Amino acid sequence: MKEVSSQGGTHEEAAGATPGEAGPANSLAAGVLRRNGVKSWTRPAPTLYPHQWSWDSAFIALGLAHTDNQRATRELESLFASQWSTGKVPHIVFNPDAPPKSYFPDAERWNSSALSPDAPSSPHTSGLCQPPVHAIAVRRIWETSRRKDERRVSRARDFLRDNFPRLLNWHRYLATARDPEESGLVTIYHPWESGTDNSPRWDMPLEAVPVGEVPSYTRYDLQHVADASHRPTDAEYDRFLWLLELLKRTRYEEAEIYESHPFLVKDVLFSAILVAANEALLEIADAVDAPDEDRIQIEAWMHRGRRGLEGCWDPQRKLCLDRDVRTGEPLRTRTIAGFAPLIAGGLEPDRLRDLLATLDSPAFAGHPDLRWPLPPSASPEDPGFHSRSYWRGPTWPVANWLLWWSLLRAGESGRAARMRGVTLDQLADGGFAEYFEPFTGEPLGSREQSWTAAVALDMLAAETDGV
Ligand code: 2M8
Repeated sequence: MKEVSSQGGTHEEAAGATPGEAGPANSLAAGVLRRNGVKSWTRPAPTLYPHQWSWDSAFIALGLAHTDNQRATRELESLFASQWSTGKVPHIVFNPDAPPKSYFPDAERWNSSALSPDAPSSPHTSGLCQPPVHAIAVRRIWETSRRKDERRVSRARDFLRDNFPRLLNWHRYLATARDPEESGLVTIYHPWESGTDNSPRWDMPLEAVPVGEVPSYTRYDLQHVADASHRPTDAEYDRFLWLLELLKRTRYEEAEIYESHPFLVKDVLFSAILVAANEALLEIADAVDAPDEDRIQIEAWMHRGRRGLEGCWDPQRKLCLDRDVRTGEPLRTRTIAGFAPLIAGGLEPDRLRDLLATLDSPAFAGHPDLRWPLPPSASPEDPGFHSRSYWRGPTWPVANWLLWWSLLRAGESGRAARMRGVTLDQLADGGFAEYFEPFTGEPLGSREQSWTAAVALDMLAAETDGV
């Protein structure tokens, strides 16, 4: 493959893996993770995201598993050290050493340790969570360590033993507090929990939320990107912050949130990642000789999750749809989240065929004007599509990774190889950006995004392993 380079941008995050820098692609990717490293964990990006983010850390550990297994384990351990007593893994763990006024909402605004007895007192965390990629990363650490000497295998086994109960608690929290209906689908309280923050997926349920008085605030994110159009709008931010105020009023108390919160949505992508993570957790359970009752429980969650997703299938769009808990209505949008059943796995041949047809269609990777044949985060055919705005259309390497990995698990090795090849070509052309304009290939957002480098490392390792 070509050397991965980075186009010069106009803002401070354009520095880093420059075209002049020598070395193969994986040393450039490893360099991004090294530069973004802070003590035992890694910032998602040098200035835009100065704290530890939950699912970013999981992807980062997945990439680090190929270059520095110990650092990969420390990445997850430092995140899980802030797990709430409910089992929730917070979506942000605040870095006390981050420069002042570098990210908003900050620890003070969340105020979680003062409001909730379930939150850790230090370091401070947000009160939300993000998709549970963690067990998938732990399994990767296990897989990569097994090719090493006996000492490393036993160190990895200890890591698995220590972390199995934490992962199990995390998944149990999601299967219970976030799914009191036992539907197999996870309820999110805020678009930030989905990780696809301002996706058109959330337009309808957000419109139904009357925005009240939000205490005044200043956004710092806009100073770290070349153009404000790359980020959510001010109106979207007001809604995000209003939802946060409402969550604070409940003191982050799950039952009360479920009673009163105006944004409660069954997120199919989150739910599918939980199914795939349960599949990984089952293998971890085997490696640590976990009790049978744990294994039975994990399998039951997996089956329930797949059934729940099947119930969200939209035969007309040939995609899976999120559901608004408050209205019971499906959210009729066309986004990459619709491929959730592919990520959950265990598909009947007909369902797999339909999903692949949608993926290849002009609504996604088959659109004739794409710079690279990769699925945009929202379909260009969706009324909410925007080619430059965050999760509303740009191509995200981390989403490509999820689909690539799912294609492999589905036995679609030819397609997986093509998606991997094109993703790596895109990075070779545009660097380790956070996301890309789908028609021009222009790198957008942060230019040294850790999870982009991490998924590149995992894909590059697959080349060595002959995938
Ligand atoms: C983005 O989300 C944060 C809020 O959590 C933001 O926009 O400020 C999303 O892309 C999210 O998925 C990601 O985890 C985070 C850090 O990369 O940035």
